[in-house]
Order: sequence, then C-alpha cells, then structure tokens
Amino acid sequence: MMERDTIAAIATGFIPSGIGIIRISGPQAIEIADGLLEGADLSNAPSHTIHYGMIRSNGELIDEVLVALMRSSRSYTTEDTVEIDCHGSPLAMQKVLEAVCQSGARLAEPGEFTKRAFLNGRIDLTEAESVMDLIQAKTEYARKSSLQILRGSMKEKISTLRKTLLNRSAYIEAALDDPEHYDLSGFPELLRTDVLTVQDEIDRILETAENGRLLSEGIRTVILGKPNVGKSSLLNRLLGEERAIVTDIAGTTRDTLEEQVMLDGILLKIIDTAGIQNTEDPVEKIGVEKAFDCIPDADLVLFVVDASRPLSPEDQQISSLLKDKTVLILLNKSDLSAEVTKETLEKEISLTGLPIVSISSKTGDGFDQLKTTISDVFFHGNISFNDELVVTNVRQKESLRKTKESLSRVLESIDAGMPEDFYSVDLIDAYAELGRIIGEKVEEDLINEIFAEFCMGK
Ligand SMILES: Nc1nc2c(ncn2[C@@H]2O[C@H](COP(=O)(O)OP(=O)(O)OP(=O)(O)O)[C@@H](O)[C@H]2O)c(=O)[nH]1
Ligand SMILES: [Mg+2]
Repeated sequence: MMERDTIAAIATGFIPSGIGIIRISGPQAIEIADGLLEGADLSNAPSHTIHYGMIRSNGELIDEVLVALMRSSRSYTTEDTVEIDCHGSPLAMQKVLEAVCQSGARLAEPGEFTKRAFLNGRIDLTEAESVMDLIQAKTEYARKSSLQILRGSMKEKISTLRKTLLNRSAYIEAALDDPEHYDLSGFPELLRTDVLTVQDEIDRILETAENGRLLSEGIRTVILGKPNVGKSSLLNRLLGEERAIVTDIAGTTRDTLEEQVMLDGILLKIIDTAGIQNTEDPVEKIGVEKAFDCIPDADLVLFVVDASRPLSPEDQQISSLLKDKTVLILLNKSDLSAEVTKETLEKEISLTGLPIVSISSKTGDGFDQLKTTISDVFFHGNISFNDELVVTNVRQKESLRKTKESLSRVLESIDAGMPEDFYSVDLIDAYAELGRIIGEKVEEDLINEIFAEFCMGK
C-alpha cells in the first residue's frame, strides 16, 4: 500500500438532518480526531469501536459527537479511518471539517475515498464504478444491478475470461521458446473453440446491456399525434397529476414538456409534444418542429389517435415518420363512440403489425393494458430482478466490444492458417482490454476522470 496524505470530507448531504458524518482517511486520521475529541482516548482504542465525546477546536466547543474508529486495513479505503457523527447542521459539519483540516487533513476530492479503496487494491474498477451507480440509482433495477457488480460479479466473470486467454497465450509463448517440449499441432483448433466461447460470454453480457440501460436510465418516450387527440391528457393520467395544460382547443401544447413516470418498476422519461399539423402560426410551427426533433432519440413513441373521429391525412403523415421506431399506437377516447377501430386503423395507416391499445385518458380505461404492453415490447413481459450480470457502464461496454474485435482477428488469423506468434498479439490485446475493465494498467488520466464524477465524501 502506498503512503498517502490524510483526507477529509463531509460524507452526508449538506442539508439540515439528524446526523452528519465527517469522514477522515489516512495515516494521521486517528491522531487528528483524537486531538479534537474530548472525553475519549482514540490512540489505543481497538478497531471498529465507537466513542462518545465533544469536539473542541482552538478552545471553542463545536459539537457533541460519536466517533467511529476503523483501523487499517479493515476500512472502506483500507487506511486508518475515522467517521465523526455530529449533528446534521450544515454549520456544525462545516466547523468540524474545518477543525479537522486545520489539524493537518486535506479536503478530499470527489470520489477520493473510493479511489483510495481502488488504488489500495481493496476493490477493482468495476466495483468502484458500481459505488457511484448505486448512489445514483433511480430505479429498483439499477440499484440491484449495481449492487451485484459491487459484490464482485463483474470482476469474477472478467477474471475467468482473462484466465483462459492468458493460459492460451502463455502456451504459445512457451511453445515458441521451447518447441521440443511444447507441441502446437492441433492447438489452433483448440484455441478457436476457446475464443468462440469467450466471445459468446461477452455477447451474452452485451445483450443484457441494452435492457440494462433502459431499466436503469429509463425509456425515452415521446407522445406524438395530431392536435386535440389527448396527448397531454395521457401524460397527466400517467403522472397522476394535472401537469400539462389540457383544453378542447386544438394547438394547446406549444412546447415540449418532459416528465418522469414509474410504471410497475419501469421508468419512462416521457415527452409531451405539440400536436402535429400544417400550421402558419409561428409559435405552433416551432412546437411542431420540436416534436419532430424528439423522434430520432426516442426509444418508444406513443402514437396517439383520437378514436372518436375519423382518421385524417395528419395521422397518415405522422405514421410515415415512424418507420424503424418502436411504436405503440394508442386509440384514445375509448369512452366515446368509436369512429376508428383497430381494424380500420390497420387498413388505413401504413404501419402494420404494431401493438394497438384502446385507452381513455379521461376515465383511465386501458391503462393496465398500456403498461403490460410496454413491458412486453421491451422485455417480453419478464423483467426479472434475478442474478444476471448487467453492464450499464459505457466504458465497460466499450472495452467488451474492443475485446471482441481483437478476438475476431485471432479467429481470422487461425482460419487463414497464420503462424501462432502472429495472432498471439491479438490474444494479448484482448487480455489487456479485459484488464482495463477491472482497472488493471489503466492510465492515470482515465482513473482521475472516472473518480471525478463521484460525489464529495465518497
Ligand atoms: N372523452 C374524452 N375526452 C378526452 C380524452 N382525452 C382527452 N380528451 C379531451 O380532448 C381534448 C384535448 O385534450 P388534450 O390532452 O389537450 O389534447 P392534446 O393532444 O394534448 O392537444 P394539443 O396539445 O392541442 O395537441 C380535451 O378537451 C380533453 O379533455 C378521453 O380519453 N376521452
Ligand atoms: Mg397537448
């Protein structure tokens, strides 16, 4: 373990609350806390003990506290660590932190405690990144998948794959060095099987990645339709509040409006848009253009049609914009007598085979069906919170893709009958790229960039 300085930060939120925690880590942590604490002696206290006392600095009484002591290496950072539980007043926390820094600690950078846990070898990079993902998890799914990775599932998987690759490249090296004792005949075929197995494993991880993104970050959903079909009413019904203005005047919504809705564990980031029609009104025109602009990035389009009125050319026009998108057609106003049915819709609109759900944004009819259809469309109805390893981290996904590319080159070389030393380079590249995922030989700049995204005090 490298010798480092002593760092300190407020680890809890900076708002009035029951308690606030000042965390100190490093060689001087215990000495600094001991110097400020009256009523307890930390110097010879055993690890993992809690001490009651008063913090006094420059003669001034600052707060009544509990101090948790964790000695190296049984702490989050593996260094001597002290956590001072003071009253959760921002002023008290600030004062305690100032006193700690005046006694010799340095203010920690965001994520520096976790960075130390990583640099000191207690956790790998995937576990470190999952700490941040866990703190920022917006959905139950995101929380569970980041906890999985925090508990080492990714590290284990990557280490197993790397072991195979290392073993094979070591054999090639040995055989090239000492051809008398190591035989390479038949080796390329064996290697081929191993490389395909590793590629399959990587494919499986990458397949879960897209669902992982949708479940942890939310499905980008756009509500589209001509004016007055009930788009804003739909948003309000999903939100359970009168968020968007609803009137019977066509062209009520002028600007896009984004909200987040949780439907049975699925997070939707929904955008309500202006009704699409040809208009000369300059404000409405901008609104319509903004609605168009939302289409490319959308994971899901809720195309709303007014079922109580005959279809019109605008409905056709909108449907023509939605080729290649994931679309759910909603026949709204099912409480009124129907002019449009699923059958007429399929006949008249050029989008075929799409799921169609009848709803009433006025009464709430059909909304259960709407929820199950969204779950079916994206997750085939089974969103399982099982033990599956899900990668949502972009950096990790990118490294997995690069690993696959290197392995494809190995396969090409084997198939082209190239000599072993030729493709052992690609094999080692794949091994190194997998190493980057867990943080082995990762450049200092990248490490700094990763940890800079963390919160203060973590
Ligand atoms: N009967 C009935 N009326 C509805 C329903 N949904 C919406 N409406 C009515 O239809 C009218 C238009 O609703 P909005 O939600 O403002 O429609 P919109 O699509 O957002 O309209 P623009 O913003 O103008 O594009 C309002 O009078 C709503 O009360 C429904 O399911 N049933
Ligand atoms: Mg509207």
